[in-house]
Amino acid sequence: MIVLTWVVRDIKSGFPLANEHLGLGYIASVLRKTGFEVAIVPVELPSMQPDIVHQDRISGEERSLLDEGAYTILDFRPKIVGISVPFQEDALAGFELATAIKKAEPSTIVVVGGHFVAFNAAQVLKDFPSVDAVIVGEGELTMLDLTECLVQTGKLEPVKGAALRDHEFSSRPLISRLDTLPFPARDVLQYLMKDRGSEVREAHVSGSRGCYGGCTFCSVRSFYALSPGPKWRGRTPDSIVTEIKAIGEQYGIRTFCFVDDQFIGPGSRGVSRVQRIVWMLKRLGDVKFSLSCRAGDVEESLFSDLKAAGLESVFLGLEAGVDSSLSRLGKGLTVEHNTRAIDILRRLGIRVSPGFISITPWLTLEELQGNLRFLLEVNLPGAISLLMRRLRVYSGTVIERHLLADRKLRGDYKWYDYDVPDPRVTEVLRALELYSSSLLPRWTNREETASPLYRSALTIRLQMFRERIINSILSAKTLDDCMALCDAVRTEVEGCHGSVQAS
Ligand code: B12
Ligand code: SF4
Repeated sequence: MIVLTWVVRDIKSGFPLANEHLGLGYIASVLRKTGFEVAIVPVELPSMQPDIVHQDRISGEERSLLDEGAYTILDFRPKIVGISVPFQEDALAGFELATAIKKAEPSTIVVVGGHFVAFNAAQVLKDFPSVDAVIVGEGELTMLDLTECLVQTGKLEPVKGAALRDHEFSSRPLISRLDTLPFPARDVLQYLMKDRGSEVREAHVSGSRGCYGGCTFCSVRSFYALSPGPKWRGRTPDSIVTEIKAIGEQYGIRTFCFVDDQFIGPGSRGVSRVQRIVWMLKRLGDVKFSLSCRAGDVEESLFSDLKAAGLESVFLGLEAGVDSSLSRLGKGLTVEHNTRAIDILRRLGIRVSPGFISITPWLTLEELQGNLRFLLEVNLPGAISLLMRRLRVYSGTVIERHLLADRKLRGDYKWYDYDVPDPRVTEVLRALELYSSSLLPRWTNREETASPLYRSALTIRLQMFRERIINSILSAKTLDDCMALCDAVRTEVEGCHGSVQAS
């Protein structure tokens, strides 16, 4: 028996098991096809608390939940446990789970895989003795080889794509034709439906792997570059639509989220492939979906066709509202591309879900102002919270290399932090933190806002206040201006509560 697991959190809604893990679904289906018994057993933890995760420690409550999770996994009496550790944010929880499993049953072979660990195989093997192997790159065939090897020899032997302690590592090429993989096991979708019944309306689908963009902050490109093969691979439209049809028939689900990093393949062949998907989805009918793509790939006629096939929302990695930042992020696109893409999607009635990285280790006040101006111009909801989004430095990225070379990072491969060198930006950020962490939560506190009079007075006050902050940021030039803004916000936060409560 093989158990595949990962630590599930949902930082947004707090729903348990909020999303499928297609990576484990694919590994399970490949192993099952060969005759192995596999269970997918998620371990649930409460929502992520940024301060705890960032300080690189696990709370007592989380540790006992991980211990409980380990016992649930061991109830299956697995020979191998495969733990997915894709997110740098939450890597420690995955390693703690490995430790708990190994402590309770030392003979279990613990294998970890996923984006984050793939970049740090040697270091993970050194730092976490409970981990026996780290899978570098795609896991389906490597896990199959490891398992077969274990069954035949009774021990872990080196196979391509698996990093083992005291053995040479050799990489495994990327799977050249994704259509050769069986459809992913849908165990998690089944748990979700059991748990939440008809609330579950969406299934994940992976139509392609990789990206041909060169963004310096992104680990996707580097992850697939760990293994020889093309930067982007797509499944055939036929295979994708057949899977969608089968999910519809089996689970009654009609809404799909394409988890592809870059839904539109490269060049004109990429566009014709999407047109074929559109044609097939239209024939299937009654399907809704969302996808991610680069702003430069949003073309009116293609997206109008996608809309007609059921496209409802697009995750667009806009990242910044000034060209200097876009260039340092290696986006290969300009603010004009971003604005144009948003305009087209809006005109077509397709929802835009923006990716934005405002705060970086090089940000100047002028760039921050440029980001704010852009967000206001394109009128995306939540401008202030987007303005506060901070670049997370992920292992394996180009930006990690540059910042390490410039000695700009604190921490280690598990979690990095950095300072923003422009003191004016630091002051503005302090003001924004104060605004969003002190005023907004108090406003949403039900007890305080129970009275309708209080609520409407505070709403008006908040709107005026927000506008004042925005105007002050946009007009600030010197450090004194920014410090004055911070003081004004502090005074306003206190004054606002006082005066509204009095009214
Ligand atoms: C869908 C998705 C999600 C979904 C579901 C995630 C999931 N459980 O799969 C949701 C919405 C929950 C999500 C959330 C987040 N995500 Co996300 N997500 C993705 C996305 C777009 C696709 C994942 C996917 O399905 N891939 C397709 C499958 C087939 O591939 P795979 O998952 O990589 O699995 C393969 C291999 O990695 C390997 N493998 C993986 N695990 C294991 C385990 C074993 C044992 C083995 C042998 C092999 C193995 O084998 C698999 C099969 O080949 C990826 C980008 C990407 N390209 O993967 C980002 C990505 C993983 N997410 C990312 C991030 C940052 C996040 C968030 C932190 C974002 C945020 N700030 O809110 C949160 C974290 C939430 C949390 N801690 O719970 C980053 C991780 C970066 C990093 N290095 O840390 C990625 C790489 C996106 C990016 N461009 O930066 N995400
Ligand atoms: S376009 Fe998206 S997936 Fe591709 S490299 Fe840039 S951020 Fe990563």
